Amino acid sequence: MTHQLPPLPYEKSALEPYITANTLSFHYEKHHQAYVTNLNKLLESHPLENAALEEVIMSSAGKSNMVGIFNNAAQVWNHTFYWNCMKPNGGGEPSANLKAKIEKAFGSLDKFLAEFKEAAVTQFGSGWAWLVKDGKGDLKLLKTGNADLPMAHGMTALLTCDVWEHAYYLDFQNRRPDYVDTFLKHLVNWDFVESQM
Ligand code: MN3
Repeated sequence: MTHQLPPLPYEKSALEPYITANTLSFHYEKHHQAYVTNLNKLLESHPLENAALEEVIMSSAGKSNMVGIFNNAAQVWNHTFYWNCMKPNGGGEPSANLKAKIEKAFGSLDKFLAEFKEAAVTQFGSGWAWLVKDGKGDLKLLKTGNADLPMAHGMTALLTCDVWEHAYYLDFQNRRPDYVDTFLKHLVNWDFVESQM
């Protein structure tokens, strides 16, 4: 199987003015594409050459001789998931059902938003902030470095924000907190988050 760059779920200008078409062009066509291209090269004549993406990720996680394969495979998955976590005119409030689950886990929607932002801002260096469902079905926050992702830790991803500088530098420069605020207020696709539960 050759891994493919999945289509973006919206036009490259659809998230303006919050995330510009310029950022999405570089992020999707250069960064995401590079992970796909590198993964396909690394899997040429490899035993996992015909495996599905999630199998490649789970088979390479934590293996010191498969770091390159894991990093590229996980980044392919992470970016596809991240695109789906956003939509034009996103943000606002989740459905009553999802809101109740968030309130049960975090006390209130505002507390959840503040804690998610804190996780995203305090992830040192490159990585990802996540809302996840753990093995017991409880909602939790997680931050991961570089390409690392919830499935490698037995958790289900529900929402992610890419906090690698390439995700925000052209639009926000060093202001990661402003990018995360904008992501939460204007871009989150709560219907997608709910669909992952
Ligand atoms: Mn990225």
